[in-house]
Amino acid sequence: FPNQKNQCFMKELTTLEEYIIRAQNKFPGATGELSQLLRDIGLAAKIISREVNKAGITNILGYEKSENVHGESQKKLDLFANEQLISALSRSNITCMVISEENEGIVRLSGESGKYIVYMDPLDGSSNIDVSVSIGSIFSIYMRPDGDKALTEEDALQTGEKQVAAGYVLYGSSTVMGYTTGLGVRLFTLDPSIGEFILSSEDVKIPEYGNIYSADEGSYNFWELGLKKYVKHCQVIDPKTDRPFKARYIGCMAADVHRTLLQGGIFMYPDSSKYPNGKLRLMYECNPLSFIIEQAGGLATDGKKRIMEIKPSSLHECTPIYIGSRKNVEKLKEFISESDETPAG
Ligand code: AHM
Ligand code: MG
Repeated sequence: FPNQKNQCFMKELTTLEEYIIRAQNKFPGATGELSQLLRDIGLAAKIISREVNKAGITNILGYEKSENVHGESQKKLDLFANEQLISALSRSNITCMVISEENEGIVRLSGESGKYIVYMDPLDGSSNIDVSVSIGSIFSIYMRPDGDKALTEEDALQTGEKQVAAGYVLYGSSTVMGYTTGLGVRLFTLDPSIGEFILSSEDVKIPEYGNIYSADEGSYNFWELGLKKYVKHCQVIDPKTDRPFKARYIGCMAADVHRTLLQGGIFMYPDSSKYPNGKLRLMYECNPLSFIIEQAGGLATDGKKRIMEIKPSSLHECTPIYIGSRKNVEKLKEFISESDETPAG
């Protein structure tokens, strides 16, 4: 940076590492372990981002032979992302177990001495890989309930309210990492030229109302009546309420929720006659992104209940989800509660 102007600019940059250390220093009793964990995830995200960007020009594309726990074909990049995140979390003895979309059971780490439990979807929206459309990683962090006793699956089945941190990485036109530790939402953008995540927003707030709805509308005929009516409501011409809304659906929850966070509106993956419990996973898709959206001032519900209050009964369970701007989600809930019809076939 030869000129003065650029030197000033450098002074204003805050990297993810610096930010996390500064935030930790505000809490004198903090051990630094959660900070280290977030930095480890940031490191894995940079490696995954590099590989995602190369995906079109290397042979990493294509289906791996194995299937994941949901019977879906796993692609090589899914496996790569899973390995990178698990390897990053193994670096420091902070994480005792990982629950991943790509592993059926719990993955025990560091001789089980760590105090955090991490859930993750290492590569969300993987059907987008082959067409170079946005994909993401999602993570959710809990405290291990009792440091001394032997770990069981039960220890991992905590409600979303107990999350101590959560976040996502979006591999889009730029790579963005967002996280919360319950004190607001921070966003960082990866500058690939220096290999650092740079702070882009320290306290993101979601608009309280937005004119975008996001759902797989091709499944309309599988939906229940209340949801059908709500979507028709979004399409009514009424300039006073900014309708008709725009429809946007990327097919990657991390990307759709990131857009919703910044521009407002609502993202929906409902229950239906095709997916009676919805398709998205409570523990590593819905809870972490609900924590982010709530911290930004929005809402996340399964139609009746707050997502983060759902008591999980299994590691990979699904839930319907409606998430986004407060006023949009409240309106959706009105439509759902007015209709007690069962899903149409
Ligand atoms: P994945 O994590 O296995 O890639 O799938 C989850 C994704 C969500 O990110 C996205 O919202 C949804 O599945 C898309 O599903 P559909 O193809 O039914 O619209
Ligand atoms: Mg996913």
